[in-house]
Amino acid sequence: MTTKTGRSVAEMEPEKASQSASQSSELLLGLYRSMLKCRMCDEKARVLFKQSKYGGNFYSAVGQEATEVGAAYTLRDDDWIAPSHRDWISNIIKGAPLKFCYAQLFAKATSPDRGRSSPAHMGYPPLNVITPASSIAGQLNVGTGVALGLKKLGRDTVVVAFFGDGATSIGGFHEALNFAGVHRLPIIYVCQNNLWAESVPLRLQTAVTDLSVKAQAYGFPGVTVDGNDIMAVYDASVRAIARARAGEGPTLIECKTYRWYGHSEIDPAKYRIKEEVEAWKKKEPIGRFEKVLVEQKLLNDQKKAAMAAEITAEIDEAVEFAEKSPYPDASEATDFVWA
Ligand SMILES: Cc1ncc(C[n+]2csc(CCOP(=O)(O)OP(=O)(O)O)c2C)c(N)n1
Ligand SMILES: [Mg+2]
Repeated sequence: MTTKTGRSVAEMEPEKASQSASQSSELLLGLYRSMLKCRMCDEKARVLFKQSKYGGNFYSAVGQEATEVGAAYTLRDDDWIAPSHRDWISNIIKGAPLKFCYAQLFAKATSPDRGRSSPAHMGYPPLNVITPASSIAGQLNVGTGVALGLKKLGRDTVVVAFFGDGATSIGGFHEALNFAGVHRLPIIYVCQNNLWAESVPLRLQTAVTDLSVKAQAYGFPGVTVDGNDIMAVYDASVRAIARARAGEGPTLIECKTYRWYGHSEIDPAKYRIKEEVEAWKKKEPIGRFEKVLVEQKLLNDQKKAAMAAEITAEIDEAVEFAEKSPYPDASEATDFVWA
């Protein structure tokens, strides 16, 4: 199995991986393009929601793209992702066709779950993206169970589980990490610490500064990285993935980042001050990485415009597919349901 970088992560020395990160222009541009695609798809999803093209709700990850792309970019097709409500874009990074991603938002019969669940619950079974749990931290327990199964099957496949700062206060988080530590499971816990859980600030969530210290209690490494620095997340993730594949057990990666918008599309986020939002927007991951690529002469305005045009065309085609798809027929409402 090869990764999107064309090499097996299992074969890469952690140090070499970070070296190659600074050397391979293909990798750097790939990471950039993936973040740009995620942002453009997410922003489109927000517009479509505001146009009442679909119901339910949408939880934007704009501002957090480096955490998602950095952690998931090198995953193989047979690796797993356990996403939370905010990680619709993780399906895109794993390679789910955009038309299915928008069909899922629209709850159409052509979506992977045949229009069964709300927009915050996209999984993509063909590429092992698990459907997010509605209960905060629930996907950590499911993802940990998958990691146990993979270990028992003797596979070198890994699970990346995403969650927020708020999830670290839930019992399920501690149970999952404890179990994974005891059984040295092949799982990487990626905490997207965006400082807020709905309207609850981090200081009312926990008395520690770095959430990565929580891994100490469960006997495996925890690292804190700048979650808006794509290379920092990428390097930490490559190391953690290699460790998990080698049977050395889990890692907790805390990515310090920020969501630009409210908790969901119906939250005006009046609990945050303008200055905080503006300060974080200045540190946002895509513009920051763009500067590096421009300095290295890998990117210019022309190339960027061509990339954006390509992605826009892909999105337009996908949205058209979703809009034209039928809703599931009422007669199949009780099909594919457990009881
Ligand atoms: C057990 C449980 N409690 C409350 C909720 C409602 N809820 C959904 S998302 C959320 C905040 C989660 O915050 P965090 O874990 O920091 O993730 P973020 O939304 O910031 O990405 C809450 C309270 C829920 N879904 N499940
Ligand atoms: Mg949060």
